[in-house]
Amino acid sequence: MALHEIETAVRSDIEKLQLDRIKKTVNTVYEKVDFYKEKFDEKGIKPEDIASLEDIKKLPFTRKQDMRDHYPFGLFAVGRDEIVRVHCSSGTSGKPTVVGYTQNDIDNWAEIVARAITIAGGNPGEILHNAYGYGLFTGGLGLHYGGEKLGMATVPVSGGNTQRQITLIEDFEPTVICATPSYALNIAETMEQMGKDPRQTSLKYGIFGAESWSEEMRKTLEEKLGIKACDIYGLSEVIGPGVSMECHEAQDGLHVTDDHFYVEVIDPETLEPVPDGTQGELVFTSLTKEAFPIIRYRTGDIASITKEKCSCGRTTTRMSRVKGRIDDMLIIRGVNVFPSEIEHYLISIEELDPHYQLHLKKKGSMDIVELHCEISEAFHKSINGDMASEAVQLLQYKIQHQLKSNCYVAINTVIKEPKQVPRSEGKAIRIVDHRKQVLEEV
Ligand code: DLL
Repeated sequence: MALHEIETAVRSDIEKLQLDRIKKTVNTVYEKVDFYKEKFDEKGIKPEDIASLEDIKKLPFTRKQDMRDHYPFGLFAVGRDEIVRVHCSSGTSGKPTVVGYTQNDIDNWAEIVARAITIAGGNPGEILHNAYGYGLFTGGLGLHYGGEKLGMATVPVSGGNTQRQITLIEDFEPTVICATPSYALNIAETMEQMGKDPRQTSLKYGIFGAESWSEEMRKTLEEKLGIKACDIYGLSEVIGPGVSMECHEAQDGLHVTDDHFYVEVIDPETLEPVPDGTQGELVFTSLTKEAFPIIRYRTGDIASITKEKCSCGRTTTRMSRVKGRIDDMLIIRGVNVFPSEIEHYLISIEELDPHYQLHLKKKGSMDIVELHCEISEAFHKSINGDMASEAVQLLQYKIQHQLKSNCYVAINTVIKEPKQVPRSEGKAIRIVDHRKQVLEEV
């Protein structure tokens, strides 16, 4: 399928379009949303002060807390009669954050996701198996409308009931599967347990996202499922899935949908922009949204961007894989580490299966991180199920050495028998926080 025009436009044309759209968005929020008017007035900014993309730096940031403070509909820029859809993000604490869409927003979003599916390798006339959860989460319906818009027969299977998913994959012969990477792994392993070869299905492409995953996890998924696995990024506050998508040709960073979102990367401490190629916090401004326009939203996600042309021919801004959320960064004895970095090194250890959780505990006043991982069936067999064997002790040493020399962290490790780390049917729970209970002995 032909590339969408904007995806290969010269940078100056992309930037001109972005500036026009930002000006319009800034005018709208100033007129229609009290919260933005107050924030702009506090900073002494008027919409006409935004005359270049550089000027965006003058605008105030928006945070998740601002959405909570205006729960549920306080940041909407249109009347209730124009809203046709509402989604929420799964806040673990406090009120969820609520986002709304007009019919135009839904149409744009479908177009954005249709483009994302094309970028990942999907084609009209093929079948798309959509195992993202349907409901308040944007994954299910986001990919669904995009699949239909592209002209794919979209199977709204949602997450869970894994054996049925496998039957549907065998019977319907989809070419594309959409799921969180952790759930895709669960599907592949369930097939293996059922005595089936997951490489023998009709699937060719995977559209995996909604959680951090490592390059090693990509390799594992590609090998197990015999597909090309591409990363999709998005967040409900900005629209949902489709904010950026990795191309199947290069698999070298995620193409931002520049005509709908303006991306910046800032230093989360100083709040100043960092140069391209430097990691920092992603900040997005929506360019076309009507119901819930958002200005300089601080995502909490860590990545870098580049505006260099991709070898696939696209000229849109590219994001690196998201390393993790600032809130999920662990500080272990003074060393900062993201779960995805631990994952990267853990998966390369052949005695282990690629499942893990990090348990945060407290011993006295000290925070302790415990890594729970599990051995593969093959290794379990080779040690005759003896978890007290010397081989398991050596493995323990190997894991700790691997993490110490690559991530510079010393983590207590609990090695479990096969299938003992909980499996995911949606977003994987990588961090389990027990710190409210103080442990005597860890
Ligand atoms: O996760 C939207 C989505 C659905 C994206 C399906 C991709 C596929 P939320 O539930 O609002 O929206 O969660 C957004 O999830 O701020 C990131 O921390 C994380 N996230 C999303 N995609 C990725 C990714 C959806 N590809 C939050 N890599 C974001 C790493 C991701 N983290």
